[in-house]
Amino acid sequence: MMNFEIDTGFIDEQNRKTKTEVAEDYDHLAKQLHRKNIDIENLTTKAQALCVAVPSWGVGTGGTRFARFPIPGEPRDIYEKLEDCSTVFKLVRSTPAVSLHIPWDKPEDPAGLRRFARERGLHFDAMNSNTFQDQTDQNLSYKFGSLTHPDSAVRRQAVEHNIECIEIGKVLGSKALTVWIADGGNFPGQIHPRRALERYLESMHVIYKALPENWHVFLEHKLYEPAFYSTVINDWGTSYYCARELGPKALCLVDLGHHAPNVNIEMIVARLIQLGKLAGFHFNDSKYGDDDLDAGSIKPFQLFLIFNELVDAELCSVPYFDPAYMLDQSHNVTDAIESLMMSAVELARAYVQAHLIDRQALTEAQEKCDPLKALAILKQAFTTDVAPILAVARERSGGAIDPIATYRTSRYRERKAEERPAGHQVSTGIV
Ligand code: RM4
Ligand code: MN
Ligand code: MN
Repeated sequence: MMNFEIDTGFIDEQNRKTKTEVAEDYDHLAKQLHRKNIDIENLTTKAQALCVAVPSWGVGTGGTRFARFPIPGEPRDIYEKLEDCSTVFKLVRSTPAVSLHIPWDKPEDPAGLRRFARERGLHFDAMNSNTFQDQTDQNLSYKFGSLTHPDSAVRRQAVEHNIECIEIGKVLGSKALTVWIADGGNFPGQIHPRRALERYLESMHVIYKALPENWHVFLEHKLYEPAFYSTVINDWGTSYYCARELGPKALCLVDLGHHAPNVNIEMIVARLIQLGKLAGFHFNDSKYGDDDLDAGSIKPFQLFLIFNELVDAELCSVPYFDPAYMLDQSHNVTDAIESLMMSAVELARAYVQAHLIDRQALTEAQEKCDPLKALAILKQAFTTDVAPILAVARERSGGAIDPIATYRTSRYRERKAEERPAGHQVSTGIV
């Protein structure tokens, strides 16, 4: 029996309901932008080219440390996760890449998995290692650290795990390894900060040496959690120092939830671009900590300001600027597929809006020391409703004008609930 899929005929049929209205809105916006010398077609092409990876762990329901509330029809294995990623891709078209977490999604047959993905137009983005949990078949515990553990045998085990991730990634066609470690201390005095960082570098050097020629390693910093007093790779400065020590294949990854509240993340982005070390992003949003909420749900202006830096670098053709975009979210109260689609759309929105900024006028305002004008230029772009561009971009790429409505009308989730009766508990989120 074939598993249910949303077919392109169905998407077209749904698109027909609003096609005319969208075309009218698009034409109207085209005229408005034309007055400002902006070519809407150019923006639509840009929106069509934006590519964001979906995390394999994002298609299941996440959880907090208190509870997880699974919904019917959740994927039970990596193949079903890819089916859901493929559904997100079909409807929004900007998410052809999937990022795997090992060992959560360790494939028994990586070559077979690659074929399965390719048949759905998907490919594999960065591999994510996991040395923040103990696995049942594991000899030594990561309770007190992994790559920086005082015991060299634990460090070796963690290094080997990362090398295994590279090996699997090679077969899958991935080109990067993302390393996030939970190492740190819950109490003052628990770890020796300098010694821990030395050990990190020592371990990372070994991993770095195992990278194939055309690969990168992304270093992901995080201020706190699960270690509540200190972490070894706590901020972008530490990350940058380590990336420099390791060499050109090492870059710094920015997860939007991994900073202290009110930190100016767009400044960090600008710095890393200037220093040639920006790996890319784990997009999500937060109110307090690493909340892993949907991108653009809490601070859309911050997202826009980040894309302002990215688009500026793109337009200036900054050398080696090629950031990898990924969503790293935990969907606790929403349908994961809907959240991922909405988040992908939010990224495209911020990206297109950032392209609307009158950069010449902005430079002028900056040079003439006119802060009010500079802000007004940014606000002008940020408050422009670019929804028709996003809808047309999706439609032209074969996706849905309204991805959420199309998804709901298809009854995909209900169909999956029938196809995927909940059996054993699977780890689809962090809990
Ligand atoms: C961490 C970090 C990593 C992610 C894990 C699950 O906070 O964001 O990127 O792999 O969570
Ligand atoms: Mn992350
Ligand atoms: Mn995180």
